Amino acid sequence: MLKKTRLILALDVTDRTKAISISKDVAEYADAIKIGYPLVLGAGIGIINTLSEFAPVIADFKVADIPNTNRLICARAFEAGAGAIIVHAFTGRDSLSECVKTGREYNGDIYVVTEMSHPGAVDFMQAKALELARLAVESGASGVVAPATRPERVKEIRRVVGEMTIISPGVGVQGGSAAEAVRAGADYVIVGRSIYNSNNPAIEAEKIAKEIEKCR
Ligand code: NUP
Repeated sequence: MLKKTRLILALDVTDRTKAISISKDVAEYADAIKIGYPLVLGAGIGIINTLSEFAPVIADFKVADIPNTNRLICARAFEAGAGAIIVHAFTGRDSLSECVKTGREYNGDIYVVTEMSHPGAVDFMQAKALELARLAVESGASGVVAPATRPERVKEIRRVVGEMTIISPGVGVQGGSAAEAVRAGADYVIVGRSIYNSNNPAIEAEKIAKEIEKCR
């Protein structure tokens, strides 16, 4: 992923035509487009390849299974054109390693969830987040996902992962700020609803990209 704007568009619309039109408009301001189950289940796996024309696609499948199933899922996603996949690490070292190994085979990136951005992440995930981050480093993943809603946690996770890439969701509707996430150590911020639900997604994306630019 090229560090151009440091903004990743999270595209959780479920309609193919809408997804294409927003991607076309916003691509100029985004380094990648992150899609997940809402769009893939709504539009089919072929949407990954279609959107790759506009920007590299991150498949946010939060893969969390036994090693063999993880390998099968990651291989299908990379074959469909994904440049990167988001996976869970709480399933353990062997499951995560299989994702990383599959990523290497396809020349794709694997991003590992640490502490999620929603309030419920403090119930179970927060206590293990730094260990999950450490496991991401040890497994040779490309980067981690850390919560823009808790910049202080991004800072702590940064201390654990060193130079590794941090991508950070939770900006806008979830309450986080792009500028604060970047100042706390995020390399990229992930923004969905604030962009795709706005009247003018391109203008909104440009605004956030400029906000990020100012923090560099
Ligand atoms: O911890 C996480 N929080 C989060 O919001 C990990 C994620 N992958 N996400 C995803 O980021 C979430 O599924 C959605 O696609 C995007 C945030 O979207 P929004 O809150 O900006 O609309």
